[in-house]
Amino acid sequence: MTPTITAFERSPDGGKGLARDTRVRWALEEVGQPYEVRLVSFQAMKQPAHLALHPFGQIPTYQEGDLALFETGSIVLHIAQRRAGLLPGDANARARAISWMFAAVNTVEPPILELATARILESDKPWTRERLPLVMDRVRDRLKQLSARLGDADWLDGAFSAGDLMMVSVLLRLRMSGILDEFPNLSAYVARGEARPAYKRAFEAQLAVNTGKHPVG
Ligand SMILES: N[C@@H](CCC(=O)N[C@@H](CS)C(=O)NCC(=O)O)C(=O)O
Repeated sequence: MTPTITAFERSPDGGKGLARDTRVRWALEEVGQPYEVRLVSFQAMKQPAHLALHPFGQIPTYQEGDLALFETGSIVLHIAQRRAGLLPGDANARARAISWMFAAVNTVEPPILELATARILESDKPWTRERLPLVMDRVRDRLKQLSARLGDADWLDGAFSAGDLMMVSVLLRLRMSGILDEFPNLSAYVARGEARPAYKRAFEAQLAVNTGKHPVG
């Protein structure tokens, strides 16, 4: 059965690939699973029909037969468990790859989101000037630790896995801030992720939506 995911009708980032459907598209592309996309407006995301799929009124969602999922970590894990290509066969290596998935969304993404909030949503607040350096230092602390662990390896734990897919997706949000450039091995890591053919297909597909080239169905 072909899964259907949801994505923004118009992404606030205009197609830079930062909306979270990109990571799900990427996972589907990595495992060679065709998929369909249902585009939703901000208004529709808050209506009962969408809230039945996603309790927080967000994208992406994932539907496959009777199964409806939300949260990118769980969607990508589901895809990785169903088809080969994103999780190692060895049980311990598999468990470690899943740890990296959780680390991406639970440990690395939160300070990055805090930075985006401070920069975009709270930029007009009088305390933002004082707070911003603290938030940036919190991001730097995490990046320092991640950079030390990655060292000069290509990927976090052996071959490319769903852990890398999630971590690269999260780090991509920092590109505009310039902080990533302070950690050359992390910049190179993100670039390696973006160079993967599956990522490129995912990126192009979301861009097509945001440049009006996606057939709206
Ligand atoms: N933790 C969730 C976050 C989902 C999320 O924040 N989605 C954003 C798009 S990237 C969204 O729908 N924002 C609109 C809103 O919250 O109203 C996940 O990883 O799936």
